[in-house]
Amino acid sequence: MMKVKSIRNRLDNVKDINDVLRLLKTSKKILVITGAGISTSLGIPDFRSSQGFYNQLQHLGLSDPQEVFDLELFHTDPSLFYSIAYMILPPEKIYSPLHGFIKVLQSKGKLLRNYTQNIDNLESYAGISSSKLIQCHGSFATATCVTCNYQVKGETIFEQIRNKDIAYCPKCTKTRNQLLRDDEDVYISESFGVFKPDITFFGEPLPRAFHDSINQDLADCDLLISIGTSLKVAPVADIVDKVPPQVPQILINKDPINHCNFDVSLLGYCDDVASYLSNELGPTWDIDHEKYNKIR
Ligand code: CNA
Repeated sequence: MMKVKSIRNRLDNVKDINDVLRLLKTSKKILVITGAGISTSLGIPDFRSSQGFYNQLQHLGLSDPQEVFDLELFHTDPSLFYSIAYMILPPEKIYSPLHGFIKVLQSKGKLLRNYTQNIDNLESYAGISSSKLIQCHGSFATATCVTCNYQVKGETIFEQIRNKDIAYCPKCTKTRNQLLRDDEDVYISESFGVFKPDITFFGEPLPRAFHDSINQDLADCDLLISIGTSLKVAPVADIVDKVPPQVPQILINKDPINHCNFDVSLLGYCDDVASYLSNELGPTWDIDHEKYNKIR
């Protein structure tokens, strides 16, 4: 089920679902912003929904649940992050019909770029090319030792994350043992030799790729689609305000986003909305996914 809303009449010729279908057919440089909502159908909770990750953290008694992604706190006590990271660990080698829909845009040569705030790296399994993807908040694809910067593939530490154990860098473990052998009273900080998944914590800059491409993409895009994000985290949330005024803006989301100026809001589960659009647009838009609800 999907509700279509056009709350603010920003552009006279973009008001309803027919306009969305027309724009998808005619646009050539679509900028897609995505968030946690595109992966919830795979069992990964989003942050701010009632069933979301932040509500599931209430038992920790934090003043602000975002603290689990606070860089300073990670350096003081990495065990807090490692006690909850399993909850957002990406399942491997799966993706949602919505990821598949973005792949269709790419195959049709219409995808200018997908700016994802997601850290699950599921876009790669859907076949979205790295040149078309900006992982604005990094991802679990790699992890780096906070002491010596040794980088490993993310999956190397997935087992520790699943077991809620802190993942340590093997190189620094040797150094630590040597230090302790030399002086058993030596001070070694809690985060010495700890791997941190390469996701962007509060207090860290966004990856360079974001800053390298955003201005040009804003100038080039001819349609913006925001999907499965509450648009509450800057600077990604600011993208919608920076798109040139003549560029239509479409929202696909479970809940309305009232602080932004979308021309048309398609409200519902994004996999359903993507299936609906693909069905309406014809066979060349079919999504390569077992859960794609083809009704032709
Ligand atoms: P958010 O603030 O939790 O918002 C999610 C939005 O998605 C909400 O507006 C929901 O209404 C909507 N939503 C949820 N399920 C669906 C669905 N099936 N179909 C359509 N809409 C849906 O999360 P944001 O992404 O806006 O916040 C940015 C954070 C979330 C980033 O820093 C991410 O790293 C972080 N995050 C990522 C993941 C992931 O990688 N899968 C999971 C949880 C959080």
